[in-house]
Amino acid sequence: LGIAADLRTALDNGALDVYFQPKVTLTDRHLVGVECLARWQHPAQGEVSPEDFVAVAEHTGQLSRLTEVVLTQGLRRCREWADQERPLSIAVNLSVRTLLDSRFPDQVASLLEQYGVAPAQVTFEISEPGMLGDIERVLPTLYRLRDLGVRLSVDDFGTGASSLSYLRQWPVHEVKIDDSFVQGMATDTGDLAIVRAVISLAREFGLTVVAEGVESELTLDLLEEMGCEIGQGYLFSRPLPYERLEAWFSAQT
Ligand code: G
Ligand code: G
Ligand code: MN
Ligand code: NA
Repeated sequence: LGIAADLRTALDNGALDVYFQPKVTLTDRHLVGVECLARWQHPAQGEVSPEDFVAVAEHTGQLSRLTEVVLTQGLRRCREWADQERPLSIAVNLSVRTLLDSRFPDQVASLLEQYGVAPAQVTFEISEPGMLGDIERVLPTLYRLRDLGVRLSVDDFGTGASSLSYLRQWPVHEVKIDDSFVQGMATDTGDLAIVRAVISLAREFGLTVVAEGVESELTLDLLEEMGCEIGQGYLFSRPLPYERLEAWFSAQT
């Protein structure tokens, strides 16, 4: 298909962009890291949603290259920030299919070495619903990644209908509360209850909690009251290209 060939060309030519969305501490809006998000401007069709081109990559054998492009761009910036004494972490989204690739942890190890980035500066986000579907097969890769020293985050948490007890069994460091609950919590008592429960459970298990999709001051205040430490969302910043992220950062300090 045309789109698969176009994606290949974009990957070959470095035409795939990576945007960065700030993750901040809720108490003082201090920048702690960025989520790296793939963006593709198709020459004829305009912007293609990452959900669509990640699916194309998965079905046409291009997923490992796509993941490598996003990870290396993130590592490159992470290294620059470390050199500037700004120890920001990076987060990269992984498809479950990447976790089924037994070579992936070795690729990560060699890229970390190549870019001179400390493993603890890197978080991989894995969507909860995807992870649940294949947990037995992805666990070995999760353990190998954890043993490398990178951090693992359960993304879109709450949408997978997993038993909360799984959180204790998975080798993860962080949960990201899905934006649907975060956006609803200011007006919907059910969403509020879910957010409160996830925060308290995650804290009991010693996991970092990140709220995604923070769009209002009211939501920010509620999250802070409940003990959530880190947030991400349009209230702070949209995903930005590198130069605009740096401008945003300069304007904050
Ligand atoms: O950035 P945006 O909200 O448009 O992202 C839509 C979805 O695409 C999100 O679920 C996000 O996790 C996913 N996504 C963005 N970049 C990547 C990537 O590099 N790899 C994978 N697997 N998913 C990504
Ligand atoms: O599935 P994942 O959590 O990886 O999706 C990340 C995407 O969520 C980002 O690409 C971004 O486009 C989107 N996003 C980030 N912050 C907000 C927000 O405050 N509101 C909404 N509606 N979407 C957001
Ligand atoms: Mn994510
Ligand atoms: Na989400």
